[in-house]
Amino acid sequence: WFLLRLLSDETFIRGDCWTTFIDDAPQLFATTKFRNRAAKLLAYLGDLIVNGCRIQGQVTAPAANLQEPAIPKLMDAKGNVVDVATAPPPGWRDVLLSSGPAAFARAVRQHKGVLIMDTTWRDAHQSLLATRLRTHDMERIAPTTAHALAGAFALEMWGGATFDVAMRFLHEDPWDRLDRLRALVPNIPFQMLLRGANAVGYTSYPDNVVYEFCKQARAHGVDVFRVFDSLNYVENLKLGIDAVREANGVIEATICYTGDVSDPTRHPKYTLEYYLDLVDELVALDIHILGIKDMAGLLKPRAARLLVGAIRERHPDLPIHVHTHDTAGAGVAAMLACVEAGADIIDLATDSMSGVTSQPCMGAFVSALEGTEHETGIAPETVHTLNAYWEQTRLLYSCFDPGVKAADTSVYMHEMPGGQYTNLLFQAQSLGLGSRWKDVKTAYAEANRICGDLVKVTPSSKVVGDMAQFMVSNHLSGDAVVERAATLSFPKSVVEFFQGYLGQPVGGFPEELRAAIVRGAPRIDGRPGATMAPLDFAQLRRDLEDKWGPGTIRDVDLLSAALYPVVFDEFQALRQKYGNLSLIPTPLFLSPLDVNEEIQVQLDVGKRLIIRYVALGPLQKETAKRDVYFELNGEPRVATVDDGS
Ligand code: 3PY
Ligand code: ZN
Repeated sequence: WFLLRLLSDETFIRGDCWTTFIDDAPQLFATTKFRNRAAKLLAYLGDLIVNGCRIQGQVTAPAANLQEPAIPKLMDAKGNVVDVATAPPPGWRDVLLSSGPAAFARAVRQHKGVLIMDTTWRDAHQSLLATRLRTHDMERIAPTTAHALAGAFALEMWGGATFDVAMRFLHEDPWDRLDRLRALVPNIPFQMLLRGANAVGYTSYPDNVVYEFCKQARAHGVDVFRVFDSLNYVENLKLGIDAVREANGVIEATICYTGDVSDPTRHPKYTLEYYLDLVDELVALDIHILGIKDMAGLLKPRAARLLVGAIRERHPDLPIHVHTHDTAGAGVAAMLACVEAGADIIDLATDSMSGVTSQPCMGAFVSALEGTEHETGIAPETVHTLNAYWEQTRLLYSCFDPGVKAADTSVYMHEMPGGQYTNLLFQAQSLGLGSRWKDVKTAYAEANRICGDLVKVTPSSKVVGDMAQFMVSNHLSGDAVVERAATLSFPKSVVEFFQGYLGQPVGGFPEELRAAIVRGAPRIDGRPGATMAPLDFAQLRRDLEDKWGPGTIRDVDLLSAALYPVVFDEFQALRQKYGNLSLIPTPLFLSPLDVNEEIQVQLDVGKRLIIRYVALGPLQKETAKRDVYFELNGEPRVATVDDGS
């Protein structure tokens, strides 16, 4: 084909010299590149036809006739349709860009009314849909969102589990997500969740990795960094705070809330005094915003008043940003209490992506404050418009929805973070332990008790979750674990936690259990990163380029590989095999085509593919492969696919 094109090209026919010809005729190579991309896409569609959807985490198979939702029309206050292709109104990002992080924080504090952060693009789907939301579906609604939520404090859209899941399960590049959404939303700040010294991973990393990570995240469009530590360990927090400062980001230093400040007898470690001291320590580090991260949704309205009220009194100029989960069903009530007590910013999710393990409902909150001095500046109708998109989009992802249908006030007992709740429920269901879900929750509470009553949030929540699963599968009570600890073979995460790889827990380790679990292995009694050698980025680049080809590794790829070496390699291999899968619509990504079904895919501006699935060939016994027959823009094409059955 290439030769035919070549021989019919006028320049070539005229006999110009070969190298000049190649330089002057990039159209031929662009076409070849495009055909390669088309062949890769057919390979993916063929695999889906032969093997079905292989994305992990499915609760049920994807529905057969998935449809992309229409983009709802956004109306302005006068009832006119907003042209979302035009530049959106200026927002808080304009304030940040023109005045810098400190002045931005001051302006937020002085702002009349409460500001909202929409978590739909990050924590909501992390907590409801196993973090499986794809860039494509955010990108479709991004221009509308830029107009609709122009007055919002921020969109939380990166960090947490999204980084890992994007590469590992969705086969898409998290940096690319950031770039693409940033281009579509220039006016609203982007916020990410940074696990302090754990960055967006599950363990501690060398300091230079955290610094470089923040620098690149900032350069690619993250504005506000919510920095937390899974043990509230200030030495780890300091590192994250410093890295964000160096990157010139907005530092939202965060305390993780557990226990119940309104009931100090039940939670003697996590008292109001404990939190106030912690806030004082953070404020002394010259932070911009204080985050209160109630990852399990334990902050009841009375406790909210106590905590936020006391912080507000002590630090009148400090912007306070509150995050909760609605697992128990009290989220809106608690957030309204926070507002009354002096909070400046509240996290909410679009209605159909809210509730239960996710954030409280945006529409309910916005409507509740309408006409009050705390009005959010977001019209309820605007929320309805966005919601029309999300209630349909959520259906595309039903296969990843473990189906938490209603509130669960036992969270006040087990204290599982929202994201982990759905994760553990899914794991219990896939192990056939769905009917023993209550036992898993009880074991979680027991595991927490014997570990010393920890702050539980990624990654410390994984330690408690792994310990709980270990107890359930080995039929061990908490007391039995403590008694027999010296002879048991614990999960790796548990051993490493007790070695000190995550840092120091509030009040120290339960030393007897620690000694029995750690045995002769090394211990760290300070900040883990302090004893780690810096990562040699130049060497990493050489290693990766040896594997993937010279010039193929961007600076951000170094970070992906530093944080997730195995996941990054698998992602690269898949990207080489199937191309950039993030560009195809979700129905095509998840469910196989029917015979004779015809689709159109836009791989690039002006490059439209019309693909028809024609037939499936027989299994070739010797090779365990099948041919899948397509038509691509009217021409016959075959994809040969491994049959995994
Ligand atoms: C994360 O670390 O991913 C969280 O969402 C913690 O709540
Ligand atoms: Zn959360």
